[in-house]
Amino acid sequence: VQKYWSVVFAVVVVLCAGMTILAPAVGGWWLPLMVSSFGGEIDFLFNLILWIVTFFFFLTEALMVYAMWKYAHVEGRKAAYIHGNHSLEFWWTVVPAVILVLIGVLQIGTWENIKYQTRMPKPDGKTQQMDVAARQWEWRIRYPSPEAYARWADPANEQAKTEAERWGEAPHYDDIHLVNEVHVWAHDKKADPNDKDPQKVLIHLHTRDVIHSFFLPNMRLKQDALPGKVIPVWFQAEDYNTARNEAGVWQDGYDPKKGQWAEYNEKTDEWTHLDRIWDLACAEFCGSRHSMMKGKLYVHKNRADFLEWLQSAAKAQNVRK
Ligand SMILES: [Cu+2]
Repeated sequence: VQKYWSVVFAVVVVLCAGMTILAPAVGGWWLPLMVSSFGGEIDFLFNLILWIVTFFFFLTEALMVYAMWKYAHVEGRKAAYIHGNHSLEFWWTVVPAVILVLIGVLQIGTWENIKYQTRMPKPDGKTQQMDVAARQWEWRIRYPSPEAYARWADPANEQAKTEAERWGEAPHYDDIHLVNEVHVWAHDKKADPNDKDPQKVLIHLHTRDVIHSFFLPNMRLKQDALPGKVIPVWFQAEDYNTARNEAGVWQDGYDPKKGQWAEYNEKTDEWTHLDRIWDLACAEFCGSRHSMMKGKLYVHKNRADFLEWLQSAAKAQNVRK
């Protein structure tokens, strides 16, 4: 009867193993589709840590089940008194320490690439800038006007260069304001395979009240917004062709129908020429309506497409009644 418990736990371990094998194959059970330039590095670290944890989970569970079976209570058997085992304690301290240091070293390059301010795209005319202000419970987003984009596109215009560099510091009368809608354009690898310095997005992130966290799951980007600080955040959206694996199959059982082009619909007033639509979420509990603090990330296929959308947004904003 006592051995029954070891069997119960063994069944749990076997079920866990089954889920481990099954989950990556089932759509929606695994990581969301990855469409950013640095997302692969994040996924590598995620998978590395996951495999290490998985290995030691099954190792310790197997030892536990074995011990429960072998040392189940037997009437009349006396329990052995064990004081400790120094070499065992030494190894279960050294092995995790080595793994921890290894993970620490392996993530340095990724951290530098994503979080170092010196590695971030400069707020020049080429980088796409926006200002994201988190508040309870929405995302307020400020874009440069189409006119500003036009001025910044001219590399000879020194004044425009300074203007672009300082754009994030304060709002301008002609900025475009939107709520819960982040619009960017993708780096089109197919159209320009030799582009050594592809377009990037630079976000000036801040909060108007409490701590929030700007989370774009598909970009593998997460950054806390801290009161009193403007934190720069960057990413580079890939064109959706790179969101497929080498065989041209959509990753992770992704259904292209759901995130595909949104046609303009006059009744619902939805934007045309949209490329991909992804989730934006708040990833830091920030109050009673935290779960409602959702937005969308629209990845346009190129700059021209984005500007066309920006024009229509400017028009919609500046309607005089
Ligand atoms: Cu929030």
